[in-house]
Amino acid sequence: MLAPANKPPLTIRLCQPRGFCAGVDRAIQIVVLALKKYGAPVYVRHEIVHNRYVVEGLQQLGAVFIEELYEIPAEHRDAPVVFSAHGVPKSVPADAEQRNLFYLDATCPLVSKVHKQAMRHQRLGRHVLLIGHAGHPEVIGTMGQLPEGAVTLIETEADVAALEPADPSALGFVTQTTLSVEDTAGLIRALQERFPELHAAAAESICYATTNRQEAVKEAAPGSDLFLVVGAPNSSNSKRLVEVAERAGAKMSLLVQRASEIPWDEVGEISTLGLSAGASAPEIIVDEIIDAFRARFDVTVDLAITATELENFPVMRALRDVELTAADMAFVNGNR
Ligand code: 10G
Ligand code: SF4
Repeated sequence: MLAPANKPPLTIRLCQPRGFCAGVDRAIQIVVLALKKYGAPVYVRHEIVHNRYVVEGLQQLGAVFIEELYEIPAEHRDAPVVFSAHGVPKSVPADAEQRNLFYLDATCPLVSKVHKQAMRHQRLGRHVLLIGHAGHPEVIGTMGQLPEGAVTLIETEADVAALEPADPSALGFVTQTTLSVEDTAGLIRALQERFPELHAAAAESICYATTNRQEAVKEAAPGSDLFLVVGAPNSSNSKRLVEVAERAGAKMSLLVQRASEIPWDEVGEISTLGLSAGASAPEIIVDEIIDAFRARFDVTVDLAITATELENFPVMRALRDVELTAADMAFVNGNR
C-alpha cells in the first residue's frame, strides 16, 4: 500500500440513497427468520434477491436455492419454501398448495401492488400492457397474475408501434418496478399518443427505491471520471443505474459485484469516482470498494444526498415471534 503522501487524490461521490431497499431487507429477513423458526433446510425459489453475496450468506445458514418447486426432494416436503422478492405467477402458490408445501411469500409489497393494479385493469374490461423486460422474473410474475393472452409486454417504441389491440379504447398499463424512469416516460408518451384513452395504474409502478437511486446517480455522475455501481449482472435496477450514470455525464460507468472486479488498468488516473449500489447490493461491498480505492488513492468521500428513505415493510405475522440477534440484523441490513 502506498504512503498517503504518495497517493494521488481521489474524490468519491457516494450516492445516498443506495443499496438495500425495504423490499430487499424484508425478503432477506423472511429467509433468516424462517431458518431460525423452522430450522434448515429452508428452500428459496429463485435467488431471494439478485446478489451472490446475499445468496451465499443464506446458503451458509442453511437456505437451499431452487428454480422450481419440483426440485424439493420428497424427504423435505415439510420444509418451508420462500418465494423471492421479485414475485411469482399465480401458478406457483397453486402448485405449492397442490404439493402440500408450506410457503412464505417474500414478494415485495410494491410488486404485489402492481399485481393488483393489473388485475384491476382486467376486472374493468381492459387489455393490460406491461412495460418491462422480457424474461425477468418480475415480468414473469406480473404476467402470470392474469390468464394467457390478457397481458402484452411492451419493451420498446417499436412494440408500441406494432400494437394492434382488439379495442383501443379499453387498454390499461402497469410497469416493472425497476425500470429507467426516463425510458419508461418515453414509452408511456408513445403509448398515450397512439391510444389517448389509455388508462394508467392509480399510482406509478416504478418504485420509490428505483426512482430515488436513479436521482442520486444523476446528482453524482456529471463530471465523474468513472462511475461504479455495485450490483449483479442479472439485477435490473442495478443495470439501470449504470445507464443513468453514463447518460448523466460520467465518462465511464461499470457494474461490479465485488472489489476484485474493479478493472484497475481501465481505472487509470482518475480524480473523481461516482459510486452507488443497486437495491440488492449489501453495504459491506460498498465499504470493500471504498477500501480498495483507499489503498491506491488519498480518498475524500463526498455524499450526494437526494432523498431520505424511511420505508420499512414488516414481515408476515407467522414470523413476527422470532427474534433476530445483532449479528442477524447486521446481515439483514447488508453490513455483514
Ligand atoms: O432489479 P431486479 O428486479 O433484477 O432485482 P434485484 O434483486 O437486483 O433488486 C431488488 C429488486 C426486486 C426484488 C425487484 S422488485
Ligand atoms: Fe420493492 Fe422497489 Fe425494492 Fe423492488 S426495488 S423490492 S419494488 S422496494
